[in-house]
Amino acid sequence: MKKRVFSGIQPTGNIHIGNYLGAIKQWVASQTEYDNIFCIVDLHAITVAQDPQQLRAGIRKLAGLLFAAGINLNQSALFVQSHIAAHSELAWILNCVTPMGWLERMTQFKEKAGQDRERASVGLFDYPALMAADILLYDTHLVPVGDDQKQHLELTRDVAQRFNRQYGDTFVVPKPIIPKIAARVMGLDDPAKKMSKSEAGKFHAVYLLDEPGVILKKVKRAATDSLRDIRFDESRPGVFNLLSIYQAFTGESQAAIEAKFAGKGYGDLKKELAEVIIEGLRPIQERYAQFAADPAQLDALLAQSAAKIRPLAADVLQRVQTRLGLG
Ligand code: ATP
Ligand code: LTN
Repeated sequence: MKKRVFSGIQPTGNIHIGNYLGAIKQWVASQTEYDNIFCIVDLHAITVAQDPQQLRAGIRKLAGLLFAAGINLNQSALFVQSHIAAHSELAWILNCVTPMGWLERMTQFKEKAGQDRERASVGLFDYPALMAADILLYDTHLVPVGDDQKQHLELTRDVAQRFNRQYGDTFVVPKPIIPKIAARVMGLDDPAKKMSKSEAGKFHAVYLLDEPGVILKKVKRAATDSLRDIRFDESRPGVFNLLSIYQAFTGESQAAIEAKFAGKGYGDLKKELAEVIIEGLRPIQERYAQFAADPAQLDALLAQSAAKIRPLAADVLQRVQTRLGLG
C-alpha cells in the first residue's frame, strides 16, 4: 500500500519560486511513490477578505499552474477545498477539541493579524483547525510543505492525538516532509523575510509566470553583501539564498556550485542564476498557456477529481461522527 500524501496551497496572489521549490516541486517529484491528494484551499483564502472575481480567477490560474508544473490526475487528485463540504464539517468538530491556547501560540496568526488582533477574523485565528481537518480527513501519512508550515503540522498532530485519546483511535497521525534545500526561500529584496505572496515589493519575488527579462532584472537587483567570495554561508543570508535557489533548480551539490563560482563575482552568480530560473520555469510557462486557454476544461478536471475523492472524505467524517455520537 502506498502512503497517502496530502498538501494544500492558497489561490491568492501570485505563485512564486518559494512556493514552487518549497512545495510544488516536491509534490510533482514524488507522485509515483505516493497516493497523492493536492488541494486548492479557497476556504483558507477567505480568512482575509477577497474580491470574489479575483478569487475565482485565482483558483483557475493556480489549477493551470499546478497542472503545468506536472501534477498528473492519473497519479494525484487535485481539487478545490470548498467543493468537498466535509472539510468545513470536520473543521467544526476539530474546533471543539482544540484548546484556544494552542491556536494562540501560532506564529502565522500573530504575523498575519499584526497589531490589530481585535479586527482579525475568527477564521484567521482558526485557520490551523481547518488545515488539520484537510489533512486528517484523508488518513494522511505525509504532508509535504515549506518550513513555515511546521508549526501548523505539529498542531495537527496534537489535535489528532488528543481526539484519539478522548474518543478512541480515529485519526492517522501525519508527519511533515520538509525539503532539505530551499525549504524557506527568502525575499530577494530582503533576505531576512520569507518570500511571500502578500509582499508587494516589485523586486521581492520571482513569480512562476514572470518573463525572462523581468526575472533577470529581479535577480540582478537582489540584495547581497559587501564581501566577495561565493560560498554557502548561512551568516550571509543574501548570497546563501541565491545559492540555495541555484542548488534547488540545478540539483548540483554545494561543493560543485562553489567550485563553479570560485574566483567569480556576484554579477556572474546573478547572471547564471537568472538563466537557471528562466530555463527551469520555461516548460511550466509554455504548458500553462495551453491550460489557460481552456478554463472550462480546467473546471471539469477539478470537478472530476473532487468527485473521485469525495467518498474518502465522507468515510472518515462518518467514522468521526460515530465516535462522537453524532449523525
Ligand atoms: P504567503 O506567502 O502570502 O503567506 P504562502 O505562500 O505561505 O502565503 P501558501 O500558498 O498556502 O501560502 O503556501 C503554499 C506552500 O508554499 C506551503 O507548503 C508553504 O510552506 C510553501 N511556501 C510558501 N512560502 C515559501 C517560501 N518562501 N519558501 C519555501 N516554501 C514556501
Ligand atoms: N496553510 C498552508 C496551506 C494549507 C495546507 C493544508 C498545507 C492548507 N491546508 C493542508 C498542507 C496541508 C500554507 O501553506 N499556508
